[in-house]
Amino acid sequence: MRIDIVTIFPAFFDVLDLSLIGKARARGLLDVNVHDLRAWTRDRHRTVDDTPYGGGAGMVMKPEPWGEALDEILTDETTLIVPSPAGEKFTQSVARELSARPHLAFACGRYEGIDQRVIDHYADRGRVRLVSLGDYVLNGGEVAAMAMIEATTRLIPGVIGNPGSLLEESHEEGLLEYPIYTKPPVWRGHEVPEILLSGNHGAIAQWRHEQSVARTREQRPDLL
Ligand code: 6GU
Repeated sequence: MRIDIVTIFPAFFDVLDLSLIGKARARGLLDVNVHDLRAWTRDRHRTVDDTPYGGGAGMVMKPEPWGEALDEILTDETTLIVPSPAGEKFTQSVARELSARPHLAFACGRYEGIDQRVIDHYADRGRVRLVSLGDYVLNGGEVAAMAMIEATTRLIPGVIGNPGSLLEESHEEGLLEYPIYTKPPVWRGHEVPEILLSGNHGAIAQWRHEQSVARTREQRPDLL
């Protein structure tokens, strides 16, 4: 998979060299390219924002640099993702869909957002998705893009060493994950649930499922 990221803060994405994503890049499974939006400005001050038509607080990202950047980066194969608190909610199912795409481009806005005409222009030309992490506001799209990239790329075959670990985790079955334990059997007086030491795999699977349901009812009744 190829990923292009356009941002005025390329350094946010330095951490993509680390961990599983860094390994996947080194192994050729992922080709990640981070671009500075200001490279596509033409004025001496490399201006990317201006005041909003109609008035109001804050600044809006100008359309021209975005147009020049995206014209250069997008192909017929690209899904353009615009992180925005006004978008559809990013879920495990969106991550699954994105993980099957050959090319993702992230347009990371700052300030109050990007001039709507940029989104409309590329929506006319194929796949554009406005995507939100949830119902709260971040200062820009960078942290959201990072979360979406991590959730998406770990689903690409070969990126995670043990694919079995993908199946049992939270949200894959519509439930939260059950609690997990490792050694020692007693820590500060807290014991590991006895059933996990029983060796009875059928009973353990049933206990884990019950724990998942109970936890989901407690923490996220909206999922049931
Ligand atoms: Cl995708 N962007 C911003 N700026 N804030 C958010 C978000 C995205 N998702 C949740 N809050």
